Amino acid sequence: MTIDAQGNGSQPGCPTSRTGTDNVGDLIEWLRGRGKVLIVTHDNPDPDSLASAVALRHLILMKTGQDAVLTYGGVIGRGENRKMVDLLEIRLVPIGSLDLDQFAVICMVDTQPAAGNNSLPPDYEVDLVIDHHMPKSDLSHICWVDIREHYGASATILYEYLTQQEVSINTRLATSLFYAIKSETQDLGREWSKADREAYLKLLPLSNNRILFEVIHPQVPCNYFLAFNTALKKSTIYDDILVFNLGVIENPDYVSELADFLLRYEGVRYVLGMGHYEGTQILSMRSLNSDARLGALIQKMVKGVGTAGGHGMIAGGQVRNIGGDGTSQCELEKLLTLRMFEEMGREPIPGRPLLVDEGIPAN
Ligand SMILES: [Mn+2]
Repeated sequence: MTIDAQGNGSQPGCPTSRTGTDNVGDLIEWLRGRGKVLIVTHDNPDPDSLASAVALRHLILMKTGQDAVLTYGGVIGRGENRKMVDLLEIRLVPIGSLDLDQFAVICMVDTQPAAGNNSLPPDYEVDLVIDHHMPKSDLSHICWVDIREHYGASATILYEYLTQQEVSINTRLATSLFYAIKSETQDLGREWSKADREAYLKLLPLSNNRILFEVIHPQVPCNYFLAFNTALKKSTIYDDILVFNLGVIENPDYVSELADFLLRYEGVRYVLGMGHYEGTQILSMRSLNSDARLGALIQKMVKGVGTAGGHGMIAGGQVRNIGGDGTSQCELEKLLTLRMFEEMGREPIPGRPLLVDEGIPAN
């Protein structure tokens, strides 16, 4: 493959646009008749990754007649996400169940090669990347790269593709895209752009509000509440920073959900959460400061031990192949907390348990 003047990977006939909706028609032409298409979400896919995948499949199907296969690594953990997949009839398969050699085109949505949060083996070449996370590696050899870091959701990029191509958006797809933007930006309260707002407002009247309600309020199992209990007991406060460690968890999505929950604690402006799921330590960070640059911060914190990425106010990461025993967990918590102080340019200070001040023993 050669690289053309714009720095784009140029397989013969490769569309030459990056970061923009204008040349989506070229992309469609490039895809037409190329063969089987695979769309990869990030591991433990969230609504943004799921909706982006569904929208890309719909775009390709409507414009070329070719159906794509949606795949993911990890699990669909969060109750809301399970409901979304169920009620919006999102068809997707675990990546381990696929023969990846059958696909002529591989797309990634809401993730990218070298991000560390997807399960596509690195020896498979990716043709399309649509994402809103900071590039982790040189992507110049990839045919189509549309990364808009200033967008709140990847789903918004896909919404623009569909609109530009005048592809009709049915109720199910609209509900998926709307819920993706809603949940990712917390109803345009966090990390949102004008484009996200535009898509959100256009998609709301097209969405099914009964399904939305069911997705937002799923029934959840006992271990969900136990995770809240553990988080409260295992939270340490260092001035305006809260660190919690769930130990071994049954659902990797608990970490990000509890990070959002604990960020509401009065006086707290930063949260670092951890939980051990099937040999991987899942990390999540949140901040109320719009200039917190958490994506860059967490990458420095996990240097040499794991992978991470994110935006200004939300970030996540993973440390793979780590023991689930208490000692390994504690040591990693100590290391990450220390590095967090260091990278934030602060002196380490002793922490206090979250619950003790209320007169409740932390045990
Ligand atoms: Mn996203």
